Amino acid sequence: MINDKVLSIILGGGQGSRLYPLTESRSKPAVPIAGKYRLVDIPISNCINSNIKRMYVLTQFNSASLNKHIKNTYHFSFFSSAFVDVLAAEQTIHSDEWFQGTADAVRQSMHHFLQHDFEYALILSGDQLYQMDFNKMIEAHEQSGAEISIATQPVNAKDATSFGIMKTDENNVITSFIEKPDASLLPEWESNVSKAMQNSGRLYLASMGIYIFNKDLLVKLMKEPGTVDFGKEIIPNAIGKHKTVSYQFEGYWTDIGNIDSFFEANLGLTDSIPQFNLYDNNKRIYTNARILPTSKVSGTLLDKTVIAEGCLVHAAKIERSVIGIRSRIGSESTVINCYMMGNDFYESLEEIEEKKIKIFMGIGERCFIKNVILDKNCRIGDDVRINGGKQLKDVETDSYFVKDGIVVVKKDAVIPSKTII
Ligand code: ADQ
Ligand code: ADP
Repeated sequence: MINDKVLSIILGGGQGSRLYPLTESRSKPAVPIAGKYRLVDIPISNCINSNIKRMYVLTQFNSASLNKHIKNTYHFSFFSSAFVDVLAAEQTIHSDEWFQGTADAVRQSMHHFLQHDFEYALILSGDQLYQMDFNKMIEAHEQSGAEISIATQPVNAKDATSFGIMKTDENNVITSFIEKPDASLLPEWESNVSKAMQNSGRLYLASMGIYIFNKDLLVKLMKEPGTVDFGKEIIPNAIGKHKTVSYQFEGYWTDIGNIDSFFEANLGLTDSIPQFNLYDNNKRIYTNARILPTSKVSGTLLDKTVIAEGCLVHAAKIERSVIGIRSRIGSESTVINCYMMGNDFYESLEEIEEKKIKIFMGIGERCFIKNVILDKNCRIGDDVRINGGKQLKDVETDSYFVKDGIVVVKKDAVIPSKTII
């Protein structure tokens, strides 16, 4: 069954500078998460689980890995109207510019959307970790007679400055909205939240950047020139003019738009009871079915560790880490607090001999690797010590990047044996 009233528009990312260097050679939706998925699998899976099966992914630049992933993963029946299409910023007769912001991305792609029949546009962010049944939000939207609905969550003062914050009346109609308020303004922006939320200090009602627009209104707003962002212009301008309603979402939701939150969201999957539940029959997260062999582990003490398929692990110890597909870790190595994205392929013995490869993909022997993100296909030699942490200054080299104490080893990078970082 397909919900044919709704067309989904996934905002796949601007320049992706906050996730740099993971976005150096790929667009943001293609960034690998949780050892086997890509960022874009989250909003797409939420849509599929809500029976919304017509989706556009808007991205600033087309990357081979994004297109390949979507093509290999989302196969719908020939007889169905379901699709996932990537729209990259493109030059047309009307525009030769990149998407200037979220609303501009939607505006420039409007001619594609209007080829379909739909009543509601569901606009989603591409860099959030959550599981949500959008049908409940659509039902609430219809019942309230709103023209725009915004999914919301109460947040504390520390987080409030990173979000759009709003006030609502007793019917959840939004009466005022401010995008990312300065901390000094917060006392004026306490919202109508439940007692339980007040008691836990979550006094501010934040936009989750998830919107439902009635199609006719979206078409009208996109014709008005000069608006670039939903958060900065479209939403604040709509308040008071068009009925805009808050839909409070109770479940787990987190923004993974920067290296620190991306790292923590991934490592959070190793908790005894992770807030983001991948082990649920009804809220499945889809990804490329790669048909990989099982993982083989030998002589390793594993604690709070998630290991994807196809890995060959000989490490001494792995603690609080996510080990991605086809990873290889050599003997006597210790891996703590790491997100290792894994490898795109296996190197055959013939290949290793022919190309005279000295450092294999993955982590070598006797290494100590802590507080690190290892992007795909990197090669860490033997006796390497990478000890990430707040003592390290932010720095960038050809092969790695340090941000807030997290060391990100770049895709395809080679870290020679005995290196110390
Ligand atoms: P931000 O997340 O800071 O705030 P923004 O940077 O505009 O807003 O990103 C929203 C989504 O659109 C992200 O997934 C981003 O990758 C994507 N995006 C950004 N620029 C794009 C472009 N040019 N083309 C395609 N996609 C693009 C927004 C709202 C806040 C709200 C938070 C919740 O503005 O009000 O609180 O989301 O996370
Ligand atoms: P993913 O696991 O990231 O979804 P796939 O498993 O579908 O991607 O494919 C991995 C990629 O690695 C493919 O693009 C494949 O062409 C590429 N690849 C396979 N073998 C090699 C090789 N020996 N050298 C370089 N790239 C390779």
